[in-house]
Amino acid sequence: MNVVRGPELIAERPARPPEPVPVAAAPPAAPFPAQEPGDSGVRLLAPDGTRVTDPRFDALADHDLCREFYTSMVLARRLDEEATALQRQGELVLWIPLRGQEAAQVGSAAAVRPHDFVFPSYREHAVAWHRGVPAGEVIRLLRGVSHDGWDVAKHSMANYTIVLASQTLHAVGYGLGMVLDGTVGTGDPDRDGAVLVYLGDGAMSQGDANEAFVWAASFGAPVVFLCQNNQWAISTPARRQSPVQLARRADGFGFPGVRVDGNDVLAMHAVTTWALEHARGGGGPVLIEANTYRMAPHTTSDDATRYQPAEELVLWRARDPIERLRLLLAADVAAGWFDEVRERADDAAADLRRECLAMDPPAAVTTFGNVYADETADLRAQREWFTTYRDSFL
Ligand SMILES: Cc1ncc(C[n+]2csc(CCOP(=O)(O)OP(=O)(O)O)c2C)c(N)n1
Repeated sequence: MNVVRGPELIAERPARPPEPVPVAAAPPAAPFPAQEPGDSGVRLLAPDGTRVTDPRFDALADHDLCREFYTSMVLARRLDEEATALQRQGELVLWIPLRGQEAAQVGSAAAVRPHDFVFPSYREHAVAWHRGVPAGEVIRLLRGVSHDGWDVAKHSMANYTIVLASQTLHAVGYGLGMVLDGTVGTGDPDRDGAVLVYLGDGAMSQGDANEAFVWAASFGAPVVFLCQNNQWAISTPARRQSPVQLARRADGFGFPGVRVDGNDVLAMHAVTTWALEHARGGGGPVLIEANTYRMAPHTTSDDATRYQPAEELVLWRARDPIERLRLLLAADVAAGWFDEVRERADDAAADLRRECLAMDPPAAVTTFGNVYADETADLRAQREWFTTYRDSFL
């Protein structure tokens, strides 16, 4: 019979004095006004389109920027609808809808500066489009014709990551690289940068995310963690994964955490602008919780009606991020302007459809060339087996 003798074995181990680890001192956390528990987060634009004030943040967007936000959000929603239809027609393998999260994505993306770098999860199409990634490049992966998407260096935005929260570790590593390069906290706006990384409420429970928080806090990494709390991790509600507001988790790691009305593009823009400036200036990490809602299935493979209560959808439709900005703008723009935006979005959707249908799959054998820089003997054998098998059908 096996006898478990854990404690004795541990006691037998010779005691070793801890070795000092050389670490860069983390900068002190900037004082940040606390939030009341239970609040809906920083809000600057109410669901009925009226401006409201917040003691902590002012809206930064002028009229022109508001129009740009509106255009970007309408475009994102329209392209999202088109991509969903393309998937239903068998033209995409899968689609990951963003409906409802347009303000969280456009508002935050608009705060990014040229020296910053963005790590998305897999639903951040509006971030990519707002940053100028061509619409078609966002769907290549989901048509199955490419292993990635867009040119990462050109757009300063990593490709999608399906392994939940792994991008938070990539982001912290990238941020620490920026510190080593001396491009953080110099005070030179033409030099300083920071990292913006997106994750979901479910991903907040992953070990990777929590390890990333520890590393970012310990080494003062210039990283803004942007959690889009869309209330659901597939069918698991956010309230089951966290008895406290997700933003409050930052307290335990020792950096500021801010809850924002994620359907308010003005608030998302103002808070993310502050957070990125804080990080660029050497202030260390920030966690933003964008309180929003996914008004669509998790992916096109999911039936959200099995778990999202209908009355919850009704509630969140009344907080629609696009409608509230439309109501704000309606007082100042000509009535025809909204139609023009809609027509431009329809044209972009038609272009996306054309481009998608013209994307031919690469020859299957090219997959083998994407594994290693130099082909190994094993891989060569697999490629030759595959080629023989494929040719047996000719
Ligand atoms: C490490 C890991 N575990 C499980 C999954 C399967 N999975 C894909 S999406 C998802 C839910 C994620 O929810 P959330 O983080 O809230 O993001 P959302 O999809 O709502 O944007 C799960 C469990 C995965 N992709 N990676």
